[in-house]
Amino acid sequence: MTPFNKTALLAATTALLATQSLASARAQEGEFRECLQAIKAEAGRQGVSGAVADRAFQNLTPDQKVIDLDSRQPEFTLTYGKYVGNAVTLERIAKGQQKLTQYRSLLDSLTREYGVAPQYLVAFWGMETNYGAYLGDFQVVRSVATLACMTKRLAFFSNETVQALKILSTNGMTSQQMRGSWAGAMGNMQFMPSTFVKYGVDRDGNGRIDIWNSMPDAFASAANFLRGIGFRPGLPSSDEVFLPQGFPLEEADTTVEKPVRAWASMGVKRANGQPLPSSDELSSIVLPAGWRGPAFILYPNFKAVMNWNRSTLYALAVGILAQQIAGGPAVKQPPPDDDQPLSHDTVVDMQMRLARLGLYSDETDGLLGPKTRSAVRMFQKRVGLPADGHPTPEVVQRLVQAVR
Ligand SMILES: [Ca+2]
Repeated sequence: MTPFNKTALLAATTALLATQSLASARAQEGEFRECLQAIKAEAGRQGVSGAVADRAFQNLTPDQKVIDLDSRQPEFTLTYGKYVGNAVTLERIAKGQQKLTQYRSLLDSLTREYGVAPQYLVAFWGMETNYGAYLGDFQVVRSVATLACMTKRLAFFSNETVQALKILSTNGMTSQQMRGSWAGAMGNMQFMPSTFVKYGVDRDGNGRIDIWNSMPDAFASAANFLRGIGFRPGLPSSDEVFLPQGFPLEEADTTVEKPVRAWASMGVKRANGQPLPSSDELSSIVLPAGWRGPAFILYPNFKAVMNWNRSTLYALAVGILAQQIAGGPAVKQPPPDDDQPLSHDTVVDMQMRLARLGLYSDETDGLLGPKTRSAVRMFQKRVGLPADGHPTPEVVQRLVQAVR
């Protein structure tokens, strides 16, 4: 028998592993090339020449950094206090006021044309890139192609890749110049390629849409986009309100819509002491930090802001920032200081306990969405707590006691 030769065995194993990982890298590369070919074919059907696609895809490799960033799961659910505190700082308000003055005449003419108030255009700019401070330095074609071919969102991101190729072919740019966030959002307003293609505007008239370096182009594109997703002149997106004693907390929910006038007749007032606008527009009341925190009325433009970014906290922050950039008051009611961010695991645990009580039947996904909040509300009612749907540490504790 051959004596056991540890060194030879190790060398053989290492060689085998190297061959395997090389083979799997080659298979992966082959799949990536195939995926790019399919995208090129689709771009061709939409009028992009093969030469443009070939140039953009030449030597293109998946970006591992993008894959890693995409697989990150947020560990905690942000609270209203933390989110808005980070987004609407005194510095960001002051800088927004300065930008409002600096770009006043451009913004006013865009307001006349598109119906979007200047402070909103500035507020989105502040929220998206801190007024152009962080535009992102990823190559957008590489990012969206990686997300299309290497993650589970093929349909969404292969369309974004096709749109990115369209921009290269019509807008006189190289893919080196087309920079953005790891997820493909570009320029001062962080437009996805599809948004750029659909809503981009060459406002300064130099023949190219440049949302990276031209503020007329960036602002006009944002105004055009906002109008396209439903922003209308008139009421703002939201206002802070004071609720009267005995206000039915279960009506503070985005699913409950009433004419502004109906809330006014229930005794709801604006937090600055003024009455609500006399309007028949449909609106909702929300309590983003629970009944002890501030209350907001959401007007129809709130939905337009949500069409820009599907996050209630983002949309509230845009409204709060816009109002203060325009010289309006700060939010009066502070959030309760014991409001805690809930971990993903805590929310999963809550959802399982709520399901055991027969109050929740959706996925246990660890996300604090409307269905989970509504289940929390039913639980609060059952145990005699204020039914605001907001899971405070006390609510979580009561739930643990109720379901052992
Ligand atoms: Ca231009």
